[in-house]
Amino acid sequence: MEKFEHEYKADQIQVLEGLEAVRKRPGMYIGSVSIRGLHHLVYEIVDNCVDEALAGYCSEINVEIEPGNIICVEDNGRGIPVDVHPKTKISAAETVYTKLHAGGKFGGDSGYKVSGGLHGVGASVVNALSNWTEVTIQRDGGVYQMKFERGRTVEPLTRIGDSTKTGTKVRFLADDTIFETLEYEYETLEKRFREMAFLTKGLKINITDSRDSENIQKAEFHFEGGLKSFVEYLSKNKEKIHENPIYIEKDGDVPVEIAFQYTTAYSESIYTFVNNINTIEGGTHLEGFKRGLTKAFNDYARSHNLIKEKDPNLLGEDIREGITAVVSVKVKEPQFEGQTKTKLGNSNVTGIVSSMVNDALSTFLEENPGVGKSILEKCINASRAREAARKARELVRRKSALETSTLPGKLADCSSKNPEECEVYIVEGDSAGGSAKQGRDRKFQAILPLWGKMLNVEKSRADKIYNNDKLQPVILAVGAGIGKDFDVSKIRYGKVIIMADADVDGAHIRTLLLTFFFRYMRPLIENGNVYLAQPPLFKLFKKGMEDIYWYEDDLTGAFKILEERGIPREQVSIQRYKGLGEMNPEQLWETTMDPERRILVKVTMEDAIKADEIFTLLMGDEIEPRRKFIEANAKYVKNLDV
Ligand code: 28F
Repeated sequence: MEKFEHEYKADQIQVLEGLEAVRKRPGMYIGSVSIRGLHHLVYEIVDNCVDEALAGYCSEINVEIEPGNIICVEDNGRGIPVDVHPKTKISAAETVYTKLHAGGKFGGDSGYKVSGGLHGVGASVVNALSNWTEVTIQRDGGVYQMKFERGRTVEPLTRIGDSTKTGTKVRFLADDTIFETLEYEYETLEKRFREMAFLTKGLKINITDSRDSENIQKAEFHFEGGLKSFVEYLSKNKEKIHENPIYIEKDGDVPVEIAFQYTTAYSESIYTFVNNINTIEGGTHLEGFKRGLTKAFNDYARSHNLIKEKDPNLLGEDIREGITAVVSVKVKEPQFEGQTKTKLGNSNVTGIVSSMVNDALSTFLEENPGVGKSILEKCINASRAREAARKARELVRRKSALETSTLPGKLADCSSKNPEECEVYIVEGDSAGGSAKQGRDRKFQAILPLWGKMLNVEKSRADKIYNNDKLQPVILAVGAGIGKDFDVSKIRYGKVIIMADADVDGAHIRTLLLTFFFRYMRPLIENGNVYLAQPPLFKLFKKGMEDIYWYEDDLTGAFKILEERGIPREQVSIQRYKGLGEMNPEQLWETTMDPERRILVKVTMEDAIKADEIFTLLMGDEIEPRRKFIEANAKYVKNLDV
């Protein structure tokens, strides 16, 4: 009779079947076997350390990517228990690392398992998907070690030395027959661990990449300020409208922790987490936050007569304009929904969060009326802007819908209808507009004179920009709509050329138009359709000598030309042009409009977002710094061929 292998005990068979299941369908346990799945292995192990920190026993976690893409994670927690189960003779530690969903350290209701990226698949999955895993535990005065290969125990837990410290260290090499790549991305891991440190106040997380001994990268994350520090980090490049982030928290069945700060930006950034998992698809905690925020600010605004009885409520989007917020909740049995299972479904959370936000925020606003006022001022402005923008969009849509043919009265259009060859000069002032109309080539050059100063630039809002009657003609002349409706394929001119004086008022007009194009016709800039005309600053003239037009403040080059022509400088008169109006149509044509001789500046903004922040900041009340900034920062490309 053939000799049987030594008999497997029932639960060991279960373990083997479990690990086989994981290796057969890894995607079921870690989402994918791409780089994302590979990173999940690290998150699973680190989450166990964070759980030990949440339980109050671990203060520091070290993560290292060793040469060969071996991961080493170590914590200074209590160390996984090493006691051996009397019946199965298997230690708690080995169970944690070999049983699926084992080691539910805080299963039940004694705490919150910060389940990893894919919700608590646990360390045993990491073990099953690694060529080898080595666990070293320090506790009870000793050092213990166990080793696995693809989930199977190859060295059971053994005491290998003494130690007065406690903690757990895990090293593993992911299985290259399962994962598409073993090449961890340092930046991705660093971003996640920064996030986890922000979310776990006081916990220190260090990450080191020692794969290249010539270039070791490392980072240490430790934030006593927790979510407050997180919000400060997220809004570091934005101008604040109140000094410190607002922080509210509430313990209880569903602990809630929220920090937020308002900035002058127009966009809203709200990050939400459940058990430290980044719920990018939002969910009930986000709904609760929005609801509580809107209620608290509206109640406060009414009770302090910032909005009148008969006025409608501020909308959520008005109240969230410019907010940067982090919402973190802990839920025992989280229900995840959505495409990537990152949307919280637990319906009870909405009410818990909204009432907590409303209560805590109302109290805060009563205690900090100054902050309340400055935030509400912004919300009320935002509400006006939204209303104006809606009206203006309506108007433009109606206008462009109603009379595509009718163009602004002031526009002297060109005869060609081919946008490729056509250009429109937006000219400051009627006199220059008149000269430009006379001096131009009507075949491909259209002129749109803007009269006087368009509007005084304070915190210019959509209402100021959209509604300004001076800008309607520009919108209609360009003919491609504005804002969300803008369609760059519909532009009527291949070049939109701003022609304004080289003085402060001219810079003013340029700033406004650039801001307007940037905010409401951004593709026009990105597409390279916007130019600045460069009128000459000087004319050097002398009887019998051909006029020399000079485009720079510095005349050195001009004097050199005179020298080369053997013309003594003192015989030459120099006229400084103060405005376009000083040139007759003929001169305007040959110096500024003739494609053969003019200098145009293509306005190119590399970093559109950066520029938006800068425009926002620049909408201050000082003209000078703005003029200097615009002159210095728009990319000037003097190309003669345009
Ligand atoms: C580098 C990875 O996995 N750290 C861990 C602990 C601590 C305990 C624990 C873990 C209890 C019986 C299930 C210790 N003392 N780092 C880690 N630290 N697991 S994992 O307990 C496991 C459960 O088996 C721990 C007292 N209670 C819990």
